[in-house]
Parts: sequence; structure tokens; C-alpha cells
Amino acid sequence: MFENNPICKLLNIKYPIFQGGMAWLGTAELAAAVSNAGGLGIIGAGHMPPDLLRAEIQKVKQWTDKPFGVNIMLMSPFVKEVIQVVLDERVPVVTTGAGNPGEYIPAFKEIGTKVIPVVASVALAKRLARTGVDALIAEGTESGGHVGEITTMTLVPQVVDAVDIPVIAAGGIADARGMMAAFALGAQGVQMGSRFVVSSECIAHENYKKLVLRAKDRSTVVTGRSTGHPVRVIANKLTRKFDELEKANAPVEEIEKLGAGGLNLAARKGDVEMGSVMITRAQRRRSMRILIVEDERALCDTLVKSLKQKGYEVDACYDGDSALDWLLTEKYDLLLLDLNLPGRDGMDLLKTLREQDRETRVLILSARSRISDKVEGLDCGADDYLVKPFGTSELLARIRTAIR
Ligand code: TUI
Repeated sequence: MFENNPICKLLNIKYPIFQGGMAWLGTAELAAAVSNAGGLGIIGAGHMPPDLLRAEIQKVKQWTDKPFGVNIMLMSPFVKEVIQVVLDERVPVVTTGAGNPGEYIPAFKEIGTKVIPVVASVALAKRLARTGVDALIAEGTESGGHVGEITTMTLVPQVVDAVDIPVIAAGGIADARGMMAAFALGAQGVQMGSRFVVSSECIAHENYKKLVLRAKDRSTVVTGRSTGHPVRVIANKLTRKFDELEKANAPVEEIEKLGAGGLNLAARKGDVEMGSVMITRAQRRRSMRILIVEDERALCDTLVKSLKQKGYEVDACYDGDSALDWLLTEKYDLLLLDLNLPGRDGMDLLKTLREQDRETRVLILSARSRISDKVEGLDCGADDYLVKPFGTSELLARIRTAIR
């Protein structure tokens, strides 16, 4: 699919998708999983001491034979030692953030490490392109964590026009729509952070993941503009304290002290009120989950195909007992239920489900067309009843109504 994509060719990866190298969250577990899946997994060095970083790099090397990267946070107190570790370990790809990596580039180029700095302005993009970097990540202010001022929508096309190396878009991209939009702006790859935070491979605390999933358009704010270190985070007790200090013109050291250790506190310890929950402004599209229980295999396969095409997440099974197992272990928005099933029949399954779950919507699909069957189905807890045979457009309309 992306055989001719310049980023895939440059890095020898399958998909031009980078996992942002997030401090405390871009660990070896996540980076190896993303690289194994065909993207570029990136360890976030953040403020990590060099020995710890070396151990993380060695873990990734054990867990994947695919290319991976390290993100070097240029404001780290260990930046020089961290760079030495990355050189020693011959990490295939380096991304940099929160500064100008100019002076460090020749050492990486010399050993063949691909260098892809993050830029938040056209000026820095042009300057770095002249130093021979391999590509650039143009990161808009929608991104989580340390941010620039320019939006992704306006930054990406301007960087694309200003340089003649490939550009990866970042900031506010969380799903396929965002990726398509980035490509329309001229980018040839995307970097996403928050989207990967909510994956099971990311070791973020559950409280942090929940906040990421719940966040809406106005949930984040940028703190630290007055100190010169603007950071996008979820608004919470900590950000209100920041506000108070900034309004009172408190000394920079006092404001910075308040934020110190905040990311670890939120990301790993789960204190999402006094910690820094650094996330993007974007929200991924959450697709509806549907379970189809239908023993006619051909019909079942057709339904799966047409619902997937419509963007639903679909699972299917052919008998009532397996369906109950699925329903007890997974959470679905909608159940499409045939009544004549091998083993436990549909009506029995529905009654059992309703003893413990009133939320999952249920749409019965059955050849039984008598009024008494429909009444029994609805009395047992179904939300709707569609008689077979039915057309796809009617089914889709009923599904939209059931989950409205
Ligand atoms: O680096 C990031 N995002 C980050 S790093 C980070 S770690 C942290 N931990 C605790 C407190 C604060 C931060 C969290 N999030 N993104 C890449 C990025 N780089 N975004 C913007 C920039 C940037 C900004 C200015 C890159 C270059 C730049 O250049 C300034 C110059 O010298 O021209």
C-alpha cells in the first residue's frame, strides 16, 4: 500500500506512521509493538538518565528486528550523555524535540543514523533542511506536551513548500481522517502520540488513559507560556494553580517548580489532578462495536462485510453459547441477533443477557414473521425486530436508529 512512500522507503518500514516519542510513555514495550506492527516505534528519552535509556534501547532490540527510533528531548539535563548512548547503540532513527538539534546532526549522519527533527516553525525547518537531515516532523500546536504556536493545518503546508525533504505531520492527528488530511496538506507521513497512549501496550496509568479517552475539544489548555516552556495538558487542579501563579506574576522558578515531576506523577502514578496530563486536542473517531449472531454463514459474512465497510467494528459468531461468552467478556454497543440458533436459541440468549445488561442495544433479525414472535422478542428486551429477508439499506437505517 505504501511501497512507494518516501518515508517508508527511507526507513524501511511498512506504514508511514510514527509513534511520538513521549517521555515516560514511549517505553520499550510500546516502541517495539509499534515497530513490529509496521510503523516506527520511538522511545521517548525525555529527562531519562543515560543508563536507563540504554536499557530501554536494548529491550527494543531484543523484541523487534524492525527499525525503531529514539526521541531526544533537547531540554533534558542529560542531553549530551543521551546522545552518546544513542550513538553507541547505533539506533537507526533519531527524532529531536523542544529545540534546535543543529550541532548534534553531523555525528549522527556520520554513522548513518537517520535524523528527523521536530520543528514548529518554517524558519527552523529551512535551517535544518540545509544541514542534511533526512526528513522533518512539522508539529502543530494541537499536539500534547511541549508545543509551538502554529496550527498543524497551517504549519504543514508551509513547511512542505519550504523544504525539499519529506515532511511528517504531527499535532492533533488521531485517526484515519487526520492522516488523510495530513496527506492532503502535502505530508508524507504522520506522527501520533495520544492515540498510542490508549493502546494496551502503553504502560500509562489507567487514570491517564481514561482521561485521554474522555477528553473533548476544550479539555486541554496550554500552561507555561510565561516561562517560555508552553505545554499542552488537560485542565485540572495543577493547571488552575499554574494560572493563579502566572496571574500573580510569580517568579519563573516558582512556576517551574510546580510543574516538575508532573508528567511522571500523572502518567505512571495516576495522579491526574496534580500531575501533568499531556495530550493532544484531537479525539479519534470511536466506532460502534457490533456483535452479529447468525448461523447462516453466507448471510453472516455478508453482514460483516457491509457493516465493516460502513466503519463499524464487527465481531460475529454462529451459535448462542459462543455469543454469550463474547457478550460477557466484551462490551458491544449493538447485538444483531438471529432467533433460530444451534444450542442456546436467540430468545434464551436475550433473556440471559438482559438479566445483567440493559445497555447493549439488541436488534433481532429473524425469518419468524408472526406478530406474536415480534411481541415476545420486544418483551424479552430487544429494541427492534427486523423480519428476513431485508435489504441492506433498511438494516443500516435500523442500526442507526438503535444506537442513536
Ligand atoms: O518535544 C515535544 N514535546 C514534548 S517533550 C516533553 S518532555 C517534558 N517534560 C516535562 C516538561 C516539559 C516537557 C513533552 N512534550 N514536541 C516536539 C516539539 N518541538 N514541539 C515543538 C518543538 C520545538 C519548539 C521550538 C522544536 C524546536 C524549537 O526550536 C526553537 C528554536 O531554537 O528555534
